[in-house]
Amino acid sequence: METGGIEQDIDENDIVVSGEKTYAAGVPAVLVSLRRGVEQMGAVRTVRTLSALNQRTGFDCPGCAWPETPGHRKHAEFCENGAKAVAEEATKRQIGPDFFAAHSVAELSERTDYWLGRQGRLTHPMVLRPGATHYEPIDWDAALQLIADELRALASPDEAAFYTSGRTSNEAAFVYQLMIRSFGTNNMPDCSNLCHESSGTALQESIGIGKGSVSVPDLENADLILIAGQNPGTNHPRMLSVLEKAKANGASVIAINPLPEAGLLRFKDPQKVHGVIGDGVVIADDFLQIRLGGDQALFQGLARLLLEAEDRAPGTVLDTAFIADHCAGFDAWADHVRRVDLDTVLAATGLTRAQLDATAAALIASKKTIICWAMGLTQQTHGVATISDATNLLLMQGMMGKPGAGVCPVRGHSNVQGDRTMGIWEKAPETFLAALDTEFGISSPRRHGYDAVEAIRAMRDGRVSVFMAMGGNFVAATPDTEVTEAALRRCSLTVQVSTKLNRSHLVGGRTAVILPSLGRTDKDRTGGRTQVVSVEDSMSAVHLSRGGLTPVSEHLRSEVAIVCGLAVALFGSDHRVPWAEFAADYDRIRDAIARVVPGFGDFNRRVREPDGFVLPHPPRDERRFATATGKANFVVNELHWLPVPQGRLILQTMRSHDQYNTTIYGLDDRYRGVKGGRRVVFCHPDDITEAGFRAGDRVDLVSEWPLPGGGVEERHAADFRLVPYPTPRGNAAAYYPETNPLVPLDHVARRSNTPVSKAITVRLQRRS
Ligand SMILES: Nc1nc2c(c(=O)[nH]1)N[C@H]1C(S)=C(S)[C@@H](COP(=O)(O)OP(=O)(O)OC[C@H]3O[C@@H](n4cnc5c(=O)[nH]c(N)nc54)[C@H](O)[C@@H]3O)O[C@H]1N2
Ligand SMILES: Nc1nc2c(c(=O)[nH]1)N[C@H]1C(S)=C(S)[C@@H](COP(=O)(O)OP(=O)(O)OC[C@H]3O[C@@H](n4cnc5c(=O)[nH]c(N)nc54)[C@H](O)[C@@H]3O)O[C@H]1N2
Ligand SMILES: [Mo]
Repeated sequence: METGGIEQDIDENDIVVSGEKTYAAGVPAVLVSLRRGVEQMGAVRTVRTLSALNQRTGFDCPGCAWPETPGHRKHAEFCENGAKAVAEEATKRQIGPDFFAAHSVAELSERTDYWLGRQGRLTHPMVLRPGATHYEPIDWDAALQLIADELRALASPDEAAFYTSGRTSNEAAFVYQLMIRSFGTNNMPDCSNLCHESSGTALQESIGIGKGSVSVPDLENADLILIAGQNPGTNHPRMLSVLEKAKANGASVIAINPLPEAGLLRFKDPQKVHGVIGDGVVIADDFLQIRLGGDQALFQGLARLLLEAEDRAPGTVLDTAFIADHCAGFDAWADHVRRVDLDTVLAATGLTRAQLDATAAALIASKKTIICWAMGLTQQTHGVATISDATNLLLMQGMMGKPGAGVCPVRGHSNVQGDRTMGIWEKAPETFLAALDTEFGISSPRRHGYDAVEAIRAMRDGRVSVFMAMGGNFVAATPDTEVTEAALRRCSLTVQVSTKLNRSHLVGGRTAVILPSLGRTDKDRTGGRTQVVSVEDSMSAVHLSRGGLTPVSEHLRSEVAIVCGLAVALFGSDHRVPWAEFAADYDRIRDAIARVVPGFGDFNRRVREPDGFVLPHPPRDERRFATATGKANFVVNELHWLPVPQGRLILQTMRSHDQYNTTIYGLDDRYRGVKGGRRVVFCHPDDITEAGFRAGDRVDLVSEWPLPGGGVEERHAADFRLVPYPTPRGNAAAYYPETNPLVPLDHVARRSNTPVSKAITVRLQRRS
């Protein structure tokens, strides 16, 4: 067994650029998965884990929220990046008290995220006492007591905030929110706030539920699939097999993206012979190289063209029966969209009129259309309006609640959707809170709590002084790194429930605690029996996840055990909620969920069916819309887009092929042709020249943020190599989290409050 982590460092700036790839997956992907696994886990553990991945009796892949095809799980249903996610967690390397005695927090702070993540699994509860230089071990009871004491000492429960990342199981999320509400606050920032909040906000208003309306079979049987603002080749690789099947069934796919992402243009399925030896399948029939933030204009422009086509040939474009029976607000919306200026649409999108017409023609020809999207749409100032307009475009043709059609927000974290269903929501609806109160005899607070950005502001301003995180890496995932770090340092206590070492352990409050938890791959023997948990995927399917590996340390506890243990320390053992029973038998938690959360009736039985079960989705199932009007709403949205200021670039921050959010697996981005480093900025070659630079030059990035009273606030991120890349003029791209110091805390999407990570005004500055 390896202990003590890895000492050697690597030059993380030895960057080689070789030009972007035009296909994704194939043989290199298989080799990379196996190598990564063996390196971290050893051969036996590699075979055992990868063969249990996403199988009916195995564990849910912690990589992404893409679903399994029901009834079709085949052997080796994993992808290169799923394998990396698993290897990252199932590693045999571990770091315990010796490691923390050998490395001060100051020293660890100098290390890169890549280095931190490579050290291994956390094994012991650790505490950093006020003024101390090193973390020291603390036993579980003392750690939980310390946290409970700090929480009880607060003047108000609202002085605490509880973050959730999206890997937390349904069972752990349910008891976590129950503990937080029993304590008395709704301060539940979560990674959804940073991710698909814009989707939830828009869909809730348009169709009455914040979730996608399609299934895998819908995608496979669609006529037309638009994929906007998403890079599935890297972030949802198993989606490519579904798209391939859809294409074999006759679907057209249109990719809408500023970048020609490899998976969208060509895909080699590593699990099929033709993928291994051939050229692969071209996934996208059409590629609309849109400018950053141009999507809302595109959707409105297309809607106008469709209305005009209907005028020319009435009864051929719109689904007038659907609009009449199921929708509200059509006339006002149609009036608005007819006035959209098509020249503005062309300027905003950077597309040609011919491209616009061809896309409109494709929509008109299609009887079954699906729009898929991810962060390229949500993390924009006008993200909610953009998604709302995508939904309007589908509604006008009745593309909702029928096979092969609908909205498909592709979620990120493997259980981010389930966590929300379980009540991890700073503004959970009254129906949920009332059911919770009835079940447990508690009085859940009704005041809305803080979301992620509000939680940072509250810590910055001293309104929150205890911060606890169930997974994730808050300080690296959130915007405005300098402000967020200072906010966390102001806290009296920060608590991280984690599997791996990350930046958030190094930027803590006066006291900082690390609680090491089991992950998805680990066997969970809480209470002396084998426990299973459940998750909900991007398409509302709920199924079991059962880890099979022996945990690397006997000191690890499950997230459920940690929450229930803390609740007992906080409320005593004769509390209304049976915390100890919950921890001893997760079936008890599921029984409670069955009574509180709609759609979970008979949970324990149904989740043990081979494919689990699918939650109800009224628009999908019966064209029923629980909105204020009782109908699907056409929503009028003012048009926004992103003109590029003179001498500036608009920067999007995205994922490389070798990372999972803030976890850096490696320093390569194979599909984009970058090797050996992450501090690169992709720019149009003419923008590089115009700014007076050459390819390969090293620059500092300076973001500019207008202040309300006039003037401009600047933020800096140092030393990025210029990489010429086929991105639209005026649009640049670089990796997150290195670029998070550039994102102003107040730069958020209207209504969803999601940080605008995909549109930051920057200038390139010569390194001094
Ligand atoms: N391997 C791996 N898998 C992951 C993750 C990971 O980090 N690694 N993260 C998980 C999580 S939490 C999430 S949320 C998802 C993220 O999945 P994605 O949303 O695919 O992730 P990003 O890398 O942020 O990519 C955004 C894509 O949108 C495009 N884009 C940016 N701005 C715009 C725009 O204005 N308009 C349009 N049309 N396109 C735009 C970018 O060029 C890029 O292709 O992936 C999940 N899966
Ligand atoms: N600039 C910019 N910023 C962004 C984004 C962007 O595109 N651009 N994307 C945003 C998005 S979409 C998201 S979802 C967030 C992601 O934000 P987070 O979810 O907060 O970040 P992750 O990097 O996924 O968290 C990784 C850490 O989670 C812990 N972990 C992993 N598995 C488990 C587990 O099973 N249990 C527990 N307790 N801990 C575990 C490990 O310690 C690991 O270090 O980042 C957001 N930030
Ligand atoms: Mo995400």
